[in-house]
Amino acid sequence: MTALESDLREGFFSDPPTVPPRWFYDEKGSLLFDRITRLAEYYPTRAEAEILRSRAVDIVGDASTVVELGAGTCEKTRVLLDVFAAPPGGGGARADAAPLFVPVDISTEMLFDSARALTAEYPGLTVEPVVADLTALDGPLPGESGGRLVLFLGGTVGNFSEDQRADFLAMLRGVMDSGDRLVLGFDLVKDPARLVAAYDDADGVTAEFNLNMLDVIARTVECTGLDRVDFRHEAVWNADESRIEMWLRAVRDVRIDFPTLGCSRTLDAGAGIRTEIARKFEPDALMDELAEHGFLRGPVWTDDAGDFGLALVVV
Ligand code: AVI
Repeated sequence: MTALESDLREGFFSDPPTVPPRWFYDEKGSLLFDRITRLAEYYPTRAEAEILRSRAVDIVGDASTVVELGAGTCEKTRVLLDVFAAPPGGGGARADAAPLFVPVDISTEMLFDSARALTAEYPGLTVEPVVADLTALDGPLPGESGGRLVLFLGGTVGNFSEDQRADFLAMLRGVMDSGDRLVLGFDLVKDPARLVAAYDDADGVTAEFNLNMLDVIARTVECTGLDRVDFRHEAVWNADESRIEMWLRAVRDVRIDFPTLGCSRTLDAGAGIRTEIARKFEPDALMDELAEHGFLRGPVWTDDAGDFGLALVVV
């Protein structure tokens, strides 16, 4: 069974039907996500970049290894790597160090392209890319025990369910050593209207991003009934769960068949498929959760507008 088939088997036939957000990111979906990060309504990327810029030296501290989980193009990390770069180009606060940078991502091509670019751009930097599912790391991470700075940015921690987040933090704790630090980017609870707008922008880029998942599924697995004209994008604030939810709502009754899975289901008009959750946090609650997994509290920084947070915790 393929990865998508097993995800469908696990989520599509439950109530409500769900498909994990990893199926957003084919080539078109990745480009759409890149556009999302530049939308007026989508503040998290800009807010996080502001914090990284203003706190770069504090974040890097005396780290000898920087591990970035879900590194992608490594774009956000450059401002931290600049701390190691010699002047006049870089910040230079740690220009004497010879750091190791370990970008971790599931997408091999993007990872190696970024690694090559960084190696050329940062002469003193050793780049050791790791192709891996960031939720299933095993063994100690590369680099010097106690000198690692692990980054998990972008607010992706919010895309996990409560159970997935607990599993993820337990796994991370297991691959980190005493003295290693974790910097976690997370979105903050705020006015629901702003949150909904961030996930349902006026130009319809997020709607297209969501609907594109139907094309990805229809192309990857044999199926009938998942036609994008029969669905519409919806983003809603679920106050009880403190999260935005993205749904694909059927606009008419649809019957969906997966012959290779031997399964089908009917969605009545108005019924939805949940494609993503994006949990928004209160800093103290998140810090308590981190503490339960053995991460000791450090500073929590926010951008000036107080929209987004970066938590630094220590093992
Ligand atoms: C990747 N992740 C942090 C984004 C978010 O904000 O939850 C994914 C996203 N979905 C719609 N817009 C952005």
